[in-house]
Amino acid sequence: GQVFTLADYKPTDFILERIDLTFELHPLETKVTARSLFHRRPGAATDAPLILDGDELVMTSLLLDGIELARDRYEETGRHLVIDGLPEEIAFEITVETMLAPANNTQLMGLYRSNGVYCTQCEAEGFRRITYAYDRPDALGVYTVHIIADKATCPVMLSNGNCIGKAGYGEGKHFASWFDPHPKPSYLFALVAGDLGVVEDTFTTMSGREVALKIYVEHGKEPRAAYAMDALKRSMHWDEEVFGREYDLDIFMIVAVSDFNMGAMENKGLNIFNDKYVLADPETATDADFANIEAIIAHEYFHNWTGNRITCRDWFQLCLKEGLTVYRDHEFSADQRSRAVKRITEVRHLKSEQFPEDAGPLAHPVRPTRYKEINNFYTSTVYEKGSEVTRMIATILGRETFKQGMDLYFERHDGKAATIEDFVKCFEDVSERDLGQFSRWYHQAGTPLVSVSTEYDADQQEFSVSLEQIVPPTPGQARKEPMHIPLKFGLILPNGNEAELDGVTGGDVTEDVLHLTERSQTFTFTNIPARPVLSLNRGFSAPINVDYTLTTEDLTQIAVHDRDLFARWQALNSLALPELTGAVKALRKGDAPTFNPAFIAALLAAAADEDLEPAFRAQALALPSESDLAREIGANNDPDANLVARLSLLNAIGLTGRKIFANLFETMSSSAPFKPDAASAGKRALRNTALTYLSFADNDPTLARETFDKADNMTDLSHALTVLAHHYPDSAETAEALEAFAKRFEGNPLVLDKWFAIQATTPGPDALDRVKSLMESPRFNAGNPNRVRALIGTFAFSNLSGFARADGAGFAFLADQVLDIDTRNPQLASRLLTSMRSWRMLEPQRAEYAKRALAKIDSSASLSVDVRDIAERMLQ
Ligand code: DPP
Ligand code: ZN
Repeated sequence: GQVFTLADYKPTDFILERIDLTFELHPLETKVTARSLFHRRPGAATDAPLILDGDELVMTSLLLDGIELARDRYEETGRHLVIDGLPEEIAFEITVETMLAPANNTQLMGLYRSNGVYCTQCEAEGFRRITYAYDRPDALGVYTVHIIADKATCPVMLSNGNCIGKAGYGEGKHFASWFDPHPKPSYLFALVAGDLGVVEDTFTTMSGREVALKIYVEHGKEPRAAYAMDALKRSMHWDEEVFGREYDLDIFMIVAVSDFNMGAMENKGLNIFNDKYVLADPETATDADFANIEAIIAHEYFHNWTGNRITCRDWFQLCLKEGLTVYRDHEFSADQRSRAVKRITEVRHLKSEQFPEDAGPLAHPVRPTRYKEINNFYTSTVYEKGSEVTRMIATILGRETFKQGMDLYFERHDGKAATIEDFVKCFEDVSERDLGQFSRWYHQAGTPLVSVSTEYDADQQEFSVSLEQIVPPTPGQARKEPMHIPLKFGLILPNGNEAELDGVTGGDVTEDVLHLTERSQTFTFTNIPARPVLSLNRGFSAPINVDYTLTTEDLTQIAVHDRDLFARWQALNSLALPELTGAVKALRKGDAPTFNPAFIAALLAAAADEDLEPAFRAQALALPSESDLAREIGANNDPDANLVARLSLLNAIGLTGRKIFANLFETMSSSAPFKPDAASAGKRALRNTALTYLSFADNDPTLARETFDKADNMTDLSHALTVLAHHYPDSAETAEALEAFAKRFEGNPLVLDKWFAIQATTPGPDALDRVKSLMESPRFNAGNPNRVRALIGTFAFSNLSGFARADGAGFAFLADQVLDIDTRNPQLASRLLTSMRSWRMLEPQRAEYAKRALAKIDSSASLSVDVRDIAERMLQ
């Protein structure tokens, strides 16, 4: 397949000024007329043809300045429209007419139908499925859009910008015109038409302008959009307060659709959302759903400045908008919720998604330099690691200088398409610091490993910290240069106080940040009165692995005394991992696992510590996941042993802490009406964690079943159902509860997705048959991405023992699903396939089965570019 490289970037030969689009909507025969005004770029070759992008287009007419173009003046190559002999200096207008069948568009890219609603998805390269165009982010144009549709089926007709006219059109039709004054790239174009309900509100911006806010949902679902509206207003306010960014149109719209490949899309003035990230009420949404909705509403809104006003020059720069915008939504959520708890959930997510990606065959730099299919680069590396890199800039520069750099970025690049180099330069200019070495974070893939050893010299009262960094080899990058790694740290004295830092030699330390810049470096701190414990990488200031063997006593010292709550959680986590790896070793030798009582005591102390907020205690009690454990083990993994090790530890903790958990289960319950705020959610999380441990301790489904019957909100209900389904899969209580849940939420597919996901994650080899039989259920719909992800995706990504079962049947199943889904929706198929990214870390027999499944896919003759790219990289 074709490879696109950053080095080949070249500006277009022509400049797009404006584009006028008319859509005559019809499920099978939509006529699109695109009139674009171009002029030749000064300096471009005078004989250069105009080359526009297209994908599966049926062109029915082509005009130059209103006159039909002779057949020998243009060529359709399959992927391009090439027009010759265009004027050298004067502007000219190209009119392209295409015919689309949105009802048959199962890829969900371009113009398609979702539950009878016309909608679009153009990022990254969907616009070229609508008309021939410069479908690249550096071609900014001013858009006017006219929509003509049936009044009856499409009372609502929306596009970007402001509505400039609406009227009847005869024959039961009407039209609407929209004008967006802000030049934008084609990927931010959007159109929606259908019969939708709306929730309305207003927001007054910091300069006193009133903005109309509208959220469109299916009729009857309006009440479930209230939380999203609230989150939107808080996001708008926060971006003014924290980044000084004001909204720039008179109207901001969000539309929720049920068939969507991504989470949501930041089209200018008209965000389109997967309804999963809009609709919520206590009866149907969990606390995690509320938090996700808040984060994604914010994320898409924040794109208005970081993505839309300042966009990417090319798709290699995707992290310019995504990494930065994730950082902004993380900061927003941290301000709305508990910062420490938010950071813990971010790091858990980073480690379970991005770290495995960075350690496997799909590893790539935050700013890649080549791709075959850009859709395969909407990854946790570009998003989450990209966010961490932005966070490190803030850590290195300090809050104030970082803000100055952001202001300069907004000022310097507003209205333009920019690069990562442009972004970094803003921070170099305000700080007068060379960020050259730091920029390797954008270019070198792989999670750095920092090995630590310390020494205390009591006579000299000196404490030295020796650090060594290794960036592991990744595909296409065998050797790495040393990185600039900013490590927040503290030295905790035996009395629990923090040592005052006096002097340091051996490297750069600014306030509480130690800057590791060499391959190996020793920092020596003077005037340290007693042997301290080093608390390193506080707040997870750098996205790295740390190899530092601390004693149980030292880790406990951090777990109890660190003033950084994140570091306390990290210490408990570091205590848990050797317990788990030790148990795996024992189990694989045929021995029963044993656990260190000191660890269990430290964990239970945190659980019972009423000075700590409940949400934090719940996080402390959540053991490292099976995927964390697999990563820690590294090679030759046996998912069955990993599962049993983890269950054994849960069991041991449950038995030892039974009293504490029974007490928490009582005291954390609330009779007050449901509120989705972080503090209330924290109590529910702690109570539900206690329920899990109690059900382990008692080995009895009764309490879970009672909780299920009494639950007055989806968080408690789905958690109780999870405990039943995962730990008592064959009990009558579980069967009844599953049936009751499904009956109650019949007709609410988003809730039934939870029902699918819970069953798909039941541990052990039986899960596969369960998944297969659920696929036969009338509640399942193989054409809807949310259903596919809930059942097949959850199984493949989150059920390690079930998916990677010993006989390879899980992998074979996934291969068949990927091949089938690929015929309809390549993006969905290739994303599903990435669930196998860690296959090389499995024990040899399972790895062999995984390889066979991948080879089967790879040998198929009719793959999409998307799936072919992933399969090839995975086998390399
Ligand atoms: N809609 C996706 C996001 O916001 C891609 N831009 O991340
Ligand atoms: Zn985004």
